[in-house]
Amino acid sequence: GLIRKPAAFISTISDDRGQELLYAGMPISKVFEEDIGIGGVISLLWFRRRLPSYATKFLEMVLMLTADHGPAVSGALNTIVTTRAGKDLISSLVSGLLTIGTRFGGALDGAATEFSNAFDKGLSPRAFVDTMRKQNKLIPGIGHKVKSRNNPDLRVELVKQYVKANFPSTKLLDYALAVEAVTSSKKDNLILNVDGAIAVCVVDLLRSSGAFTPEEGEEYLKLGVLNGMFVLGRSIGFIGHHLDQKRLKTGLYRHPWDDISYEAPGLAGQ
Ligand code: Q5B
Repeated sequence: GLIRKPAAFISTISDDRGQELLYAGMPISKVFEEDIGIGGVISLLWFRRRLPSYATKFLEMVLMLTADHGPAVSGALNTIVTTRAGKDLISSLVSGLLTIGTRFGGALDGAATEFSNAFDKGLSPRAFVDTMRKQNKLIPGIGHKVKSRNNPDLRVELVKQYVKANFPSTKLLDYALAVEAVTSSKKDNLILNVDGAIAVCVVDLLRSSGAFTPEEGEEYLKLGVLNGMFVLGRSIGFIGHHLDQKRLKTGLYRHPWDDISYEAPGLAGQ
């Protein structure tokens, strides 16, 4: 009989072999007929399932809120400098993306892990803050360079409002807000930041939407889906900054000498 060649790899999210492209089994024509939006497409290609519309709207909200935060942040600056050095769109985008990490924009995975571990262990918000301090660890998702209690981040307010009005449970968000009350009473800028707010809300979504078993929810967190959201959202802004610099025909960037403190040692003996 027929001997099947062993497959070189397995793929479980999409299929282009038939007449119609399938996203997690859903024909592309249906994606449009049912108007599932980019949130629906993410739910199919990242989570391999349909999510309720309040959840897909939330995913879209995350992309919209994280799309840009001005030219001064690490990633946009890198993109701008790279563009002005004459590089192409992909190189400029990638140079911006490579700054996303534990301090800038990539604190979501860590925030989800630390907040949910502390919550699941039953640690009080203060005990969690103290434990992190004893371990000499910054709490991912807490702190901002320019936003503070007196200058709140409206993006975080929008996330809180939406989630409070639409999610079946906001247990982890409530816990994170109680942690924020402890940290921000010590220092004004130690607020729940945009990374932290999105992260705890996605954990609430994974745990309470009914679309995931607890094991599936945990697995998606471990796979890095949360930082993926910031990366996808902020790519919109980085591409915008690249196009903006090209349109403005800006030349090579060179940082001004007077903005650098030159502290190298002089020649030996001088
Ligand atoms: N302290 C964000 O630092 C920042 C503490 C803390 C306990 C903390 C810092 C941090 C965790 C990582 C995180 C995401 C680097 C930020 C983002 C997207 C963005 C960006 C934009 C966008 C700010 C001063 C004192 C020290 C520290 C203590 C600071 N953070 N203690 N837990 N988390 N957070 N990143 O102001 O006693 O004086 O030595 O790493 O969540 O990236 O718009 O810019 O959309 O693009 O430079 O919003 O918080 O403060 O590091 O000098 O610390 O506060 O121990 O205490 P700063 P530092 P002490 S959102």
